[in-house]
Amino acid sequence: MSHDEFPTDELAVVTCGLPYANGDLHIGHLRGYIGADAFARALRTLGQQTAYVCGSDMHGTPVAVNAEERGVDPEEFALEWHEQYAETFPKFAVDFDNYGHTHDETNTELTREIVRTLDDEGYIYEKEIQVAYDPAADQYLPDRYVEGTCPYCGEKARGDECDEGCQRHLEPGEIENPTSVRTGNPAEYRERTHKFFRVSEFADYLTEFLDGLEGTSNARNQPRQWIEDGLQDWCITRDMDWGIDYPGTEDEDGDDLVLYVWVDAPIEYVSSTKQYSERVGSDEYDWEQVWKGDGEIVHVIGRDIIQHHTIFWPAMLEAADYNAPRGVAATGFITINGKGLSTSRNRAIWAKEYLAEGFHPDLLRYYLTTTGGLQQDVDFSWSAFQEKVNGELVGTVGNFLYRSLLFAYRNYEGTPEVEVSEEVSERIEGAIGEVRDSVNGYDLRGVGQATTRLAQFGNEYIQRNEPWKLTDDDPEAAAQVIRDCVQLAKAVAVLGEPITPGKAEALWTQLGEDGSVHDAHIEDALETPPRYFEEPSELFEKIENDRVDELETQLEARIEESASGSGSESSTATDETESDDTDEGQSESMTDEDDGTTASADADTDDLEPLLEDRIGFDDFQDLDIRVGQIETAEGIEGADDLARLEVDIGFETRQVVAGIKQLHDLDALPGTKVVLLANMEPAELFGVESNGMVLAAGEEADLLTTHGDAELGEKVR
Ligand code: B3M
Ligand code: ZN
Repeated sequence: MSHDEFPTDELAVVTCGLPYANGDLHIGHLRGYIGADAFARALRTLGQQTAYVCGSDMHGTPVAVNAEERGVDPEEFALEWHEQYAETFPKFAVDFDNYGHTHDETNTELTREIVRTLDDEGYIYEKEIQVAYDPAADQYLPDRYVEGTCPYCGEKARGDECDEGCQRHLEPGEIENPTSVRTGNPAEYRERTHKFFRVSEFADYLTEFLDGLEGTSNARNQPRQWIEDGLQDWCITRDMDWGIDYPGTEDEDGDDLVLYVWVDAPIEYVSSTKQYSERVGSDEYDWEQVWKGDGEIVHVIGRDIIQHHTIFWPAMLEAADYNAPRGVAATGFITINGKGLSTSRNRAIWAKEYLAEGFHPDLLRYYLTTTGGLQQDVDFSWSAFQEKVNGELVGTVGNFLYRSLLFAYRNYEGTPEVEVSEEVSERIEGAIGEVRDSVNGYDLRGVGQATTRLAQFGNEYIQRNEPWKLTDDDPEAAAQVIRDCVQLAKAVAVLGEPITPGKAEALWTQLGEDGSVHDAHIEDALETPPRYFEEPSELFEKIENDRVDELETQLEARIEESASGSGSESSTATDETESDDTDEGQSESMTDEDDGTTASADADTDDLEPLLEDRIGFDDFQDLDIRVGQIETAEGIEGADDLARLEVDIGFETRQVVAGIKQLHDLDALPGTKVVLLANMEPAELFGVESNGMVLAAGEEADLLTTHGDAELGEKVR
């Protein structure tokens, strides 16, 4: 990879975490696939040659357990879901260049080849370990076949992941109080020989890799902590039938062990790229140049699988002599009406449900990419969706486009024949710069906002210049204003394409443009639009209150129904969906840049919490004992995803404080930093650590408040 800004001269590949082929797709999945799709499109708009690939994850216990519950063969079960996914993604304009699956020949062969290389290079060894076994079912209990307690955080966990707590990967035998999901019996342990990959040898390599890694800060900071805590080698085989065989590992029945699903799953990123390359020809796109040469590899994933993508996977790539990822963007989760998305409780918006409601995919794409930064959790409610659609897409973007293009059509049959003004071309250049910077900052919200702000500028521009008053008295001035507006509309199409590709294409057609906006280059935003176009139509439609009330009621009813136990056969909840309550969601962090125009002011505050109406007296403020302090030590709290333990010197004494900044800051760099601390906060205990005060911070990256002059430690903030 290069470390040059996008676009570079190398080929790029964007991937997204593979969906387990085991149940219906929902909004949590869609956030990731839409986010990665938008990122790939944005890279192409910048001129970067990019492939967007993915595939279904067919193996492992997530598929085997669900197939068994249905009484069907895992291969048949997984293939059925795979086909459904392949059909569903394009309906959300998620256009993979290749969508394969982990059980196909390409991936099976490539996995074997890579594992053989790891073995040949001495990175694999055998060890006897204790594995969980259910005597009643006469079955070994890998991964999701066993449940128990996480040894790190004490939460309920699955055999290989602490899905409800600290989200760590768990090695076989690590889970406490193991119970078989087959029979509910306590698991026994039996001794078995398994294969291990020497991940621990890669600590130095991975430390350096993380220093150069782009993407979201959680994907860098979280693994740094794990490396510091000491890396364990990784068990890469399992006692089960479903998966890719590890040749030469026959047990007493002559069955081979299979590879752990997390070995062959990321290899599908390579296999899928290879399939794409084979289809279009290596002159057009050479997968080896990407994966074995200097390509730009970007993984978009959910934040629950950071460890797999920033520890296990880059170690495997390095050991097998493949290229390293350039960026890992790990998205936050989706919540529904403020509560965790839960497939088992039917608290989810299902892909097929959204489509059945007849909403255009671009509305959801826009909502999911621009509501929060990629790392942030994003809440979905039908009313928030309505507000965003009606406010930004209908009220700002649609309104600007329709009023200006209609005026242009009626008065000039299209684009007036004058040059675009300097003011407007500079404003478009500004938006182009914003998009470029946002892509380079893995900031999808920034990409979306740049376009909306441009339309907002357009609205203000047309309002300020009132061309309808000029047509008679000053026709030249009127033509100039409208010429500028048509240019802005064209820029909205080009810059808006990554987030709202369908609407951008419709706009492109309305403008009378040839070809497709999907092939447009960012600089085309400044190219002259065609002279003539037809009467435009409105691109976005308002969502009415009644509709939203209906949708909210419908959602509440089905959550209640499934809570009362009668909903498992409802139209959207399927009993084959995985039963995790914290499914992945996705999208990246923002550097909310002001574009220097008045148009940006409103768009910025739209994202902020509204100011409180209730005022407080000075005495109330005095009750807050806020002090200047200095961080002395900072370390991650074992088992807690986000929390760090800080020792803060506040002059009189040193306070121990727990702060949710573990993933957002390089903890090693914090000692010496001056901070502002609320000292008379009630003490609280988090993950067994007492927190005696609160460090103040703002923004999604937890920007720590500080002082800039001579305020001494312990000084009161007033
Ligand atoms: N199939 C789904 C998940 O854990 C898993 C991703 C594989 S990515 C290589 O989110
Ligand atoms: Zn845990």
